[in-house]
Amino acid sequence: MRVSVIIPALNEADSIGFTVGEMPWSLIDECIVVDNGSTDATAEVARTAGARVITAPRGYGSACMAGVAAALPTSEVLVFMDGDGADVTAHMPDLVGPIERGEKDLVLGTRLGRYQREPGSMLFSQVFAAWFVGTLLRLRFPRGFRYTDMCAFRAIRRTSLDTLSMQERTFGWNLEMQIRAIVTGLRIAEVPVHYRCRHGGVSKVSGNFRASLKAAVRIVQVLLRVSVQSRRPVPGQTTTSR
Ligand SMILES: Nc1nc2c(ncn2[C@@H]2O[C@H](COP(=O)(O)OP(=O)(O)OP(=O)(O)O)[C@@H](O)[C@H]2O)c(=O)[nH]1
Ligand SMILES: [Mg+2]
Repeated sequence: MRVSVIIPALNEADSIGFTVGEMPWSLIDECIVVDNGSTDATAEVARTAGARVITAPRGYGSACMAGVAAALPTSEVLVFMDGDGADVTAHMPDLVGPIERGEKDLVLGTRLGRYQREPGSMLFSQVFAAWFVGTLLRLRFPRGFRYTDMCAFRAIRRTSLDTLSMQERTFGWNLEMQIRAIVTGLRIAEVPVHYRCRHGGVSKVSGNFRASLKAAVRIVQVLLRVSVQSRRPVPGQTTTSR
């Protein structure tokens, strides 16, 4: 199957070269870096490292959507990951494999699985948010998939993503995908992944109090909006994480 990797990046000139440099080119067909308004050399560094660079309106979700729209029409699997070098591309086969084998539609990394995270790579607030959101989703969708994390590193079957009618333009994009995947009855799995501190540059979310607060508010809004709007999940969807 053809695979497109999509990386939203905002001012990641210090990390994007490392991230694109780690791409497993034998497994993927293209790497798209979506630059939305960087004021540094993100686009140039990404292009030099071998990525196709596109631009998009501001916002994490907008960047992801633009990446989807720009992906090769023949790509059947889309992989999303951050541009700060925190995600470990060696796990890409673990994410893509279950989709290629026709077993799953959405495979997410979980940083809270069996691997040790690099110390300092996740703040306590992020670990708590993952647990809290997972618990709320379990209460709302008792028969739905039990998420342990909201990791951005994930792979999805393109035709499945098309059925989700994603709307979020902000950092709520990841969670919206997770909720809609339950409601739509996608076959979901989580696989444990390593997670590192960002390679370089400045945090846009977790390391910035205002941005963290904004992201938290957005996550709660998405939780309320998408899960209240949504019908019950398809019965029998009880996939467990591995
Ligand atoms: N396109 C786009 N990308 C963004 C935007 N904000 C953040 N990003 C990217 O989204 C990814 C996640 O942002 P990070 O700053 O790493 O957030 P974080 O993982 O909570 O923080 P760290 O702990 O520093 O890694 C990175 O690749 C950013 O460059 C945005 O508005 N637009
Ligand atoms: Mg990060």
